[in-house]
Amino acid sequence: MTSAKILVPDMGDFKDVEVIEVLVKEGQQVKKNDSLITLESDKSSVEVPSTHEGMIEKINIKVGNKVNQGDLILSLKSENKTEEKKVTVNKDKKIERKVEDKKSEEIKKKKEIIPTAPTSQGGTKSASPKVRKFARELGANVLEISGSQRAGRVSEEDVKNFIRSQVAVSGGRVEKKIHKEEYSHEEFGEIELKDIPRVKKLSGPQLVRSWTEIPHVTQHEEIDITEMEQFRSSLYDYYSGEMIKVTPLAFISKALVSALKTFPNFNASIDPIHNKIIYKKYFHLGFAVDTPHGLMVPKVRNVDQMSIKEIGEALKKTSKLCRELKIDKKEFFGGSMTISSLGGIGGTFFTPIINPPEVAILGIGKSFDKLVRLKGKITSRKILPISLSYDHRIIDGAEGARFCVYLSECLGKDFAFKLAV
Ligand code: CAO
Repeated sequence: MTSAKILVPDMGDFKDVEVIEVLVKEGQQVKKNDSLITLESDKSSVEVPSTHEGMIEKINIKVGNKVNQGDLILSLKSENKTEEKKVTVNKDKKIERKVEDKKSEEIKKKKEIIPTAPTSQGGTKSASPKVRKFARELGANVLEISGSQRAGRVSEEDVKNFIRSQVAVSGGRVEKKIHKEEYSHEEFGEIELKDIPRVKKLSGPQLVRSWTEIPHVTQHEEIDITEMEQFRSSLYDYYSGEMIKVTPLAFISKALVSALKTFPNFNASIDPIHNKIIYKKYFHLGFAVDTPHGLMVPKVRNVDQMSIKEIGEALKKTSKLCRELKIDKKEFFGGSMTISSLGGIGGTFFTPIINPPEVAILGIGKSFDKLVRLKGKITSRKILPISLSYDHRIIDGAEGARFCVYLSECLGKDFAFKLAV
């Protein structure tokens, strides 16, 4: 048993190429030519195959790393001693390949997939080399396809569905659905062309899929949060006497978890393969985070086990990781329901788009003062505007309305009793 090191191969003129996918795990057994990682440059993506067979000991890179030829990808325990000699690196980190490795080089070349592009929110796309090849042959980009398999992995069936969704049959002819403007934009004045930012490219197809495939209903509600706001702004640390700053979002998260426990249909996903409903017993909330790179939706795990202060801290930490692009890909998956809060920015009601495979999303607007009649008197109250979008296949209107009423109670004057349980 010997230890073998797998290095980034010669990538021609490409430098600082981004790792967009790690396809293997430590402890996994791999065969020669199994794909290990996917690298993506401005022009293409390429899967790097293993040059050895063996068990992966340690993976030295992660998604988001920029790599160059000769960088260490991983080390594995190999039983085949002769394999060990096939790839070596000289002082200049140039990879010398022996004749036997020509075959792996050819396979690597075959695996080139062209243009970079969208995937699910903030994540990257995983698919077997066979599926990638199939997509490529049909002129599709696997990164644009929503995967129905575990962790969003793309299957051959997903590729077929994607192709079907992209074309329209007219008069027996298959046409790609691309709308062409009658006049080009520059005919009306000066314009500037820019690339669509990467994160927006990633989220775009996911949003289209959600908007076109899920029958959305959005219910709006005004919640009276006067008492909750008075309480929130009076929070201070018992020992230091310092004010504790928690945004309304932490309270809303707590209320949402309570609502999810009461209405399990909202903490669910559709299993399209077996035509069943998956009920989740965990409470991992997704939060739409506005970053300079675009919108990201990381999950905060086990919110039901956190105090309001802990939720506030987790939110700060997670949004910071997103803004610094340090968040792990897996943190964009496995959510119960998402909150999209525009409360810190402004505006009241809007139509949040469900983040599949979730079945509902809660939109939060900025709270405002409103004069209302209370016990015969006109009085000023603090109102929180919410917009709840849900998948009408799973949740009906009455349940949507009950969910909103429940949230109102959790954040209303008896919030302390409701959220304490
Ligand atoms: N009403 C009134 N004020 C609110 C509020 C609300 N509903 N929600 C937050 N605020 C206040 C906060 O109390 C804070 O006030 P102070 O500066 O006085 O403390 C201020 O607004 C800023 O809050 P924040 O936005 O920094 O913090 P948050 O916990 O509310 O939100 C996060 C965190 C990560 C969700 C937020 O920073 C963000 O990225 N929001 C944008 C989400 C988004 O883009 N959604 C749209 C998705 S669809 O395109």
